[in-house]
Parts: sequence; structure tokens; C-alpha cells
Amino acid sequence: MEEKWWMKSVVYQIYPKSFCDSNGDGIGDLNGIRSKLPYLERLGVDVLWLSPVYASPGADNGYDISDYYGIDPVFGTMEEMKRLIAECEDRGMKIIMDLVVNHTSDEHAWFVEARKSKDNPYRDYYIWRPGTPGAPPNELASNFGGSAWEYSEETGEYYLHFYHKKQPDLNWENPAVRKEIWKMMNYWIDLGVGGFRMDVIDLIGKDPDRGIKENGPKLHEYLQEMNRETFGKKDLLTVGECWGATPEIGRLYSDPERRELSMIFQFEQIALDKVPGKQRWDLKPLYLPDLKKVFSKWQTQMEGKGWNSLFWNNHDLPRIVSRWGDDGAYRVESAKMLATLLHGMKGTPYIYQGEELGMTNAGFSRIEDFSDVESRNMAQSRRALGYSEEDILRSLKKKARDNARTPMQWDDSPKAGFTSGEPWLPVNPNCREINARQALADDASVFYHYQKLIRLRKEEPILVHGTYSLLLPEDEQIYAYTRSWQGKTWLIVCNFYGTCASFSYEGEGRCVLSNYETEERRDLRRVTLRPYEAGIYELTE
Ligand code: TEU
Ligand code: CA
Repeated sequence: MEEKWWMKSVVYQIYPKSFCDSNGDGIGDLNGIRSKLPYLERLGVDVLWLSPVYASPGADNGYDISDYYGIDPVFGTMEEMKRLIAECEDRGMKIIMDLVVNHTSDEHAWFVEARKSKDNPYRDYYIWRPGTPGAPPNELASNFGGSAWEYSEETGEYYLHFYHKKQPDLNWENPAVRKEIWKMMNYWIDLGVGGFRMDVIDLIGKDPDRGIKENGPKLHEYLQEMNRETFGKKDLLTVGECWGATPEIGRLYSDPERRELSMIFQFEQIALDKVPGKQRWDLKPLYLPDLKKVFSKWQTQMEGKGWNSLFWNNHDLPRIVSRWGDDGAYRVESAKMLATLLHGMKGTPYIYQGEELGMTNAGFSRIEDFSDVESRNMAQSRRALGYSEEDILRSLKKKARDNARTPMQWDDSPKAGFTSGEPWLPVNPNCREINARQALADDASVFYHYQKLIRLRKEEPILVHGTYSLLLPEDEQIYAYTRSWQGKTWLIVCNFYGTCASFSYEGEGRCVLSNYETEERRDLRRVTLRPYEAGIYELTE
């Protein structure tokens, strides 16, 4: 495949609301982000993905947009946005914007018009069906719980919303809608952004009458049109959020010949610690061979035919060190192990703010502490179904989206250096030990491990281009694989748990990177891996 700049990049996701507050209102903002560019540059990332900062009533923390051309006053102004883009450029960094175009806010001017009357010119921007109160058009459910249809008094019809009722779905079949979106995307491209992360993009081809949400019949047609009408001739990074993707589907998006997107986020691994067929709240321990199967399938089936994204975390997922690592005694070791496992693979890695510090889940102890719409809806509906309070709390502590959204931990002060005011979501009290100031002062911190992994990707083409091959598929404790390129082989070996494990591979290896002190050359024939030990070795004769 032709080499693209984003194949060598590492993306850092910023959740602006929780990153850095510059004016003491308890909410992170653009000037806060700007003040932390030296920190991000030091980490070595070259692309920043900003979760939405557009004007929004905030029913879903900015994923409900009321004006795609405006910055929400809580985050700053368009002037400040331009300054951020310019200062990033000075530092060799690009900004990618969150593109949320499956739905708008119900307070967007289009919807305000559309709901007024059946013959309003904007009516067809959204999806309406006849019905009577209490009898929605069909059984389609919202991803946040309850029906996907909301009755609208003004005209006596229902509108579709796959998320919050304040997030009505756009009607992509309407060419006028698509034209508006291309225009808006071109506006941001002209402002100098480096690309887009596309929110739930696999929903835009929906066919609600046939119950089709993801991967609808016209999805790829729309994306090819988008490519032609907007970023196709520019060299941008585009990544689609695709919960329902298989590798076959992944190749449809990212095969360069099809001219759609650079890559997608796929979520198959996310389902491995829930009871199959049930909701993410129905917990089950991860079985390591299952994880290998999923990752290896994507690594192998995308080889030469598309491009993977690599991520453990985002603003919708619990913290990886609390999820599949150990957020107690082996927090540092396990955070580094997980980083090594992921960054050793082929694809573009994404780091979610605080992951580079080994930040943990929120540490909330009461159901009321959880503020996210999805958490609240779940608690309400499970209470009604008779679940115990303990059950609900256990699920939230493990899986709630709030876990990723507590303020970034900059220092050990009570508000973690995030704000001088009252943070919109409580700071995790463990900021006393886990924070950026501490990490920067400690050579052995998780931060510097990430820094090394990022640097390695820039310096070693084998990390970008090497072919992946899984070892020990059935082993329940060790995740090991190789990357090979131009006669060179790297071995990546990770002990996924807190007990020792023995490992053996034919030959000797030069240690490229490890999360423990290790000899420079290691005989790999008989190795005892220490708890959560992870290493990258270049194989020698
Ligand atoms: O997320 C898509 C999505 O499906 C998630 O809401 C997911 O279902 C949930 O977090 C896990 O169960 C995107 C955004 O990332 C998310 O923040 C938004 O809430 C959602 O779209 C609607 O825009
Ligand atoms: Ca602020």
C-alpha cells in the first residue's frame, strides 16, 4: 500500500470538557488545550482529535450539535479555535475534528424548522413517520435505551432518534442534507484541519422501516460521494466510528481504491467482557485467547487491503488499566504492558487523554455520582426491572462512560490542576499519586513508556509496515506476536497477568523496549516473564 503520513502518526484524543480549564468555570476549554500543547509535543503525538466543541445544548456532552459553524461559548470562540489550529501547525501537529452528522441537536435551526409543519422546507432533513401517541411506528430502540421514535405534538408524527431524543437523526437520503454536510466539511477543511473522526458513521445508510440501523444499503455510496465532494483531493486523515464492522466491512471503508476513509474504529474486542448477546453492563471476565483471536483477525485480514486503527480507550469506554490491567499494585507495569501490546501492532495508534498517565476508572462510590445520560438511563431502567443497587453500581463502576470523563490529572492538588473552580465532574482522588507532574519527574513513569513507543514508530519502519503474526494462540496468560519486514523480525511478548509465566522462543533477542530492567541481549529460549512484563525484542541469529 502507498505510504501515507497518517500511517506513521499517533493520534491523541482530547475530551475538551475534561482536559484543561483556563477560566475557572470548571469546564475544560480551547485555551486550556492550547496551554498544554508543550506537554503533548513532549509526549510526541502529532495529531489531536478533539471531541465536539461546536455549539451544543449539551444533552450528550456536545454530540448534540446545534451549529456546526460555531464554537460553544463554554469552550471559547472561533478566533481561539483558529489560534489553536495555527499553534498546532507551528508545532507540527494537526487537529482532527469530530464530525457528528448522523444526527443534530433538536435545537439546530434545521430541526426547529422541520418540526413546525409537514410542508416546511426542512421537514425532509429528518425522518418522520405517522403514528399515534403511545404507538410508535415500529420497535426500533434507541442506543441510549427506550424507543428510537419520539412523538412530536406539532404535527402528530414521530421522528427518529437513535440516541437521545434531543438528537434527531438526519435523513441522508435527502440530497440537500448531504450538500449541507459537504459544505460544512469544506468550511473546516479550509480552516486548516487535518481530518475528521466520524461519529457513528455506519448509521447514515439506515433503513428504519426495515429495521436496519448499521451498514445500510447506501452507506458506502454516501461515503464515496463525501470523499469526492470534500476531502478526496486533500491529504487528510479520516476515521469512521463503526460499531458494527467486521474485517470484510472494514476493507470496504479503507481499501484505498474505493476512495472512502483512511481507516475505521472497530469494536469487536469491546464485547469480550460482557455476556454474549447481552448488554455491556452484563459483566464477564475477559478470556485472553478471545482477545488474540479478534485482534489477529483484524491484523491479518486488513493486511495490504486496508488500514487498522489501534485503541484501548476513548470517551465512551472505561479506562483500560482498570478494565484489563491492574489498577492497584501493578498499575504502572500493566499500563505499560497494555501500551506495548497495542502499539506493537500494525495500524495507527490512538491514545485517550490520561491513558499516558495510567489514569484509572472514576472511583465513584454511589450511583448518583454518575452523570452521563447512558449511565442514568441504565440505572433507571434496571431499577424498574428489579436489579439490586449493588448490581447496578458494579456495572457502572466497571463500564460507565463517566469513567473516562473525569478531569485530566495534571498535578496532586485537590482539583488536580484541571481547574481553579469546581470541576463539572469530580476529580479522581487518586490524582495525589497519578498526575502529569509526577509522571514527568519520574523516568520510569507510564508517560515515558508511551513517549518511547511513539518515538519508536517514527524511527522504525518495521513498526509501520511489518507483517503481524500471532504466536501461542491458545495460551491463557501470554500474548506474543511477531512483526516482520525486510528480513528483520521483532518479537512482542506480553504477560497479561500479575503472576510469573514461562515463555520460550527459538533464539536470542536484542531488547528494544521493556517495562522491566532487562539485559540488552536476552536468551529467549527460557524466559520467566515477571508480572505484567512486556518487551519488544529484535531477533538475532
Ligand atoms: O458513540 C456511539 C455509540 O454507539 C456509543 O454511544 C456506544 O453505544 C456507547 O457509548 C457504549 O455503549 C458515539 C459517541 O462516541 C458518543 O459519545 C455519543 O454519545 C454517540 O455517538 C452519539 O453521538
Ligand atoms: Ca472553562
